[in-house]
Amino acid sequence: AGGATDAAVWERIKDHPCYSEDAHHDFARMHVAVAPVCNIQCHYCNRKHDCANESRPGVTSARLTPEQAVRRVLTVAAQVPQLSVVGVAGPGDALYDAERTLRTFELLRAEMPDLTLCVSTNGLALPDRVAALKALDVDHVTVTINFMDPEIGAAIHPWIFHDHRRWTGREAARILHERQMEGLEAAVAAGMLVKVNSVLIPGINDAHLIEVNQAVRAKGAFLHNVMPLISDPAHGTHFGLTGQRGPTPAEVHRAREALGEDARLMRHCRQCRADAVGMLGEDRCQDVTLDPVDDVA
Ligand code: CLF
Ligand code: SF4
Repeated sequence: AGGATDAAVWERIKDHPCYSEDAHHDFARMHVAVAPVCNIQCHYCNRKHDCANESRPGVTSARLTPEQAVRRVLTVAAQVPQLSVVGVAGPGDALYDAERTLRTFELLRAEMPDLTLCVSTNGLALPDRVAALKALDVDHVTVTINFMDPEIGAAIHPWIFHDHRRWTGREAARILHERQMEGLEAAVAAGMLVKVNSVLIPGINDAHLIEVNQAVRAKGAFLHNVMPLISDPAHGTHFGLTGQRGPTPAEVHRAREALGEDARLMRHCRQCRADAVGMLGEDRCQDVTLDPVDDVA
């Protein structure tokens, strides 16, 4: 993925199945669901389910403590030799409840120093967390950015919780936008490889994604992943209940093509669950045995 890549960058992506399209045939990633709470509301999210930053709505996952997460990673690593990346991608926002995410990374760093650590966030808390992530050598950060224009943002994200209070409408979207841009810039400045995920929502941000793409590339995003909205009334999301449809495969294709040759697109995303394990596209390795996790933290 990503056009011309110099040797130093290649070293950093060659075993990351999301950042390198080649790597996804040979390497596996695993998500640990240690982040239960979120600081924003997305109209495609049902809080009972996984974060659609990185995951398909409609499937719940057990929430793990950092210690349980590490045990689970060690169990999987013993059975999946291709495991190269462990990410935190929900079920809420990985950086809002940062204590748990950072503790998980810290424990993993100590147990498996060669592991690549990865995190996915809506970006609201990112400016405050870049230094801590950097200190733990977290090299891969994904930010979900669905809009530049707060008018459009307000149609996707009805409220945020920031600075000890709740914000709604355009004001909420404006703050979210500013924090996303600030976080993206700070992560790039810290030398991290930043991927941007955008959820393609027909009639809402489809024509707008070109602006998103140009802005995030200008700020140094390494990859842009345009993901189709998955909308189903059964998921109980706002978009599902109001009949907002997801794009057809042809619409996804057109939207990506419209971004042009230099868009630095990721095209092999599988919209993983927050507790996904294994090679991309195999939601779980059938041959992995996991301890049951009954005690929800
Ligand atoms: Fe996970 Fe995301 Fe890291 Fe990959 S998934 S936190 S960058 S290790 Fe990958 Fe899954 Fe797509 Fe995400 S295929 S949803 S892009
Ligand atoms: Fe849901 Fe993720 Fe949006 Fe939070 S950021 S509301 S968990 S989709």
